[in-house]
Amino acid sequence: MSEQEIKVPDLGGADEVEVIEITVSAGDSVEAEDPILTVESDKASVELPSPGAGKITKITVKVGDKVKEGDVVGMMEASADGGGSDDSKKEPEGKAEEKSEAKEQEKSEESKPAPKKASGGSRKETVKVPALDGFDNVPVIEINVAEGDTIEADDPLVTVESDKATMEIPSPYSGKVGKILVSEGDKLSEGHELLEMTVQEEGGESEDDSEPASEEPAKEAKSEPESEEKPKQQVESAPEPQGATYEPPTPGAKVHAGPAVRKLARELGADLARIKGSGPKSRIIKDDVHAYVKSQLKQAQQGSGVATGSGIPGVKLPDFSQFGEVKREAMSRMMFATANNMQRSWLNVPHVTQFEDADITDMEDFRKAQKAAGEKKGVKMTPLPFLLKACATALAELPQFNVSLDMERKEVVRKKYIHIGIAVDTPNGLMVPVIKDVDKKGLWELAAESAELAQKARDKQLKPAEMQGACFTITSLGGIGGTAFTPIVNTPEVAILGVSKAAMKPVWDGKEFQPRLMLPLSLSYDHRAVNGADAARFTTVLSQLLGDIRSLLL
Ligand code: CAO
Repeated sequence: MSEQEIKVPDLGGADEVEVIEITVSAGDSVEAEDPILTVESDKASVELPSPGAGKITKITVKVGDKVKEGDVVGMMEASADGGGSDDSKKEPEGKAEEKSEAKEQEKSEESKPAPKKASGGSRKETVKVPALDGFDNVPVIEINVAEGDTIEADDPLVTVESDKATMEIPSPYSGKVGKILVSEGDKLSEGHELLEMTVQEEGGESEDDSEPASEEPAKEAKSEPESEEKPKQQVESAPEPQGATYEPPTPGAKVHAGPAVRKLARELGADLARIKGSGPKSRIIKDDVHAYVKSQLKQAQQGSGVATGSGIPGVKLPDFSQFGEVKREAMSRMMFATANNMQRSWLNVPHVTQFEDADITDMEDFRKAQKAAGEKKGVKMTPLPFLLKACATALAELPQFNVSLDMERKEVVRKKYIHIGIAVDTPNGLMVPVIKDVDKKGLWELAAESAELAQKARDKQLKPAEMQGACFTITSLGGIGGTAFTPIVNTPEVAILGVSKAAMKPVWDGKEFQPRLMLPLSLSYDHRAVNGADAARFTTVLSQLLGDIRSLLL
């Protein structure tokens, strides 16, 4: 077996074409004429067939590469029984079809019928299928125009598909589409009547030029606004998306779509692999692309109430009233915003939670001893200021927790300040005011500020600036109860400390069990930014600091 090059054959006049799909991989066995890859010019997509039977050893191009005639796209070992042929001699079908498309355009120019005069500088024409270079009975898979559309010469009228190539039949004229004479599925051959058009006379001094309000207005006057309206019409007629109607891409799945649809999808940034085709043989048509984009926009605007745009199927609600009496009420804006933030964080951040118990027996003794001083100052000293101070120290010691990830720019944003958010439970929902520069403040100051911000949160008095800029969050449920929980990181922060209720526990001191007040800590972190060892270090530092609060002074 000898290795031979797989080359791009004659492309029928097209200079450079883009590789849009690679259908085989190294190691695949192929038969002669099996498609190797699909290339696309601005008018047609063509499958490049294998020059013979054999085994693919290498593909040397990737999707998006531009290739031209003679370029090597891969290597293959021809099988002994009449393997690869000389591709320079052979004319692959793809070539014929690409050629046919190019010629078809030439011919359509040549074969423009003599104008039939109509009143006011326009004429009626019946557009026919140009020569398809030997192809006939090619089925229509998409009609790209609608009656009344104003189009330019070369705009695609219909898309036809043979078993090897998809071709668009371009309009030979600029003008207005009249009656469409074919339907999807019709098989077309040269000379078949496609549609009627009202063609504007070039430079004709028609009545229409001076009277744009008449039925056939001047080309310049009408074509612009109409061409703007065209996509809008398509969007409006697109089927209404029903929740999460789009599938995640299936690796290796083949996308069936014509060049115009591929171009549209590229322009709109839509991933064709995610779109379900509603055309014949599940082919993706323009309406499917519009409907997909519309559904994605809708989900984004609604804050992804049903699905997230990441291909996660939505939750279908049953009719609860069948199980008993129910009452529906609107979510508050805050509840809706919180729900979205939680979902966004939970879906975007790979969460891990690290647990630790801190011995706060001595800390609590000290805290309680401050009661009289607190009353004098009018400030209540709770465990929270100690937690704030300990977290600020741990953040300074382990600065990998004081970052945000900018995945788009592939950068880590390191913060030189230490601002900590505190989750506050209010009758209206969860709010997270932020205490700035925690590392520079004393315990009393932190106690006063956290109490003031918590009260403002409950009174709905927080200003936006008082809820922004946190590097880290503490969510304390200690006053309520619980032994441990897994808080959700308040992204773009990379960690959050959950605090549960302190409880007396027997702790082994090496000789005997001692009753100690243990505070359960739950540190959830973004595992993209922080590794497990650092998380264990962080909770260990916290536990040491809270176990001996004198070290907070160091
Ligand atoms: N273990 C045992 N007792 C605790 C404790 C703990 N971990 N934390 C606080 N306490 C005690 C306090 O000492 C106080 O007791 P005394 O009145 O006897 O002194 C009592 O519980 C109430 O404290 P507090 O809640 O008023 O004050 P705080 O500073 O500890 O907390 C705040 C302030 C704003 C964090 C809290 O009021 C709050 O809203 N917590 C809920 C946060 C929340 O909802 N998180 C969930 C977010 S995710 O859904």
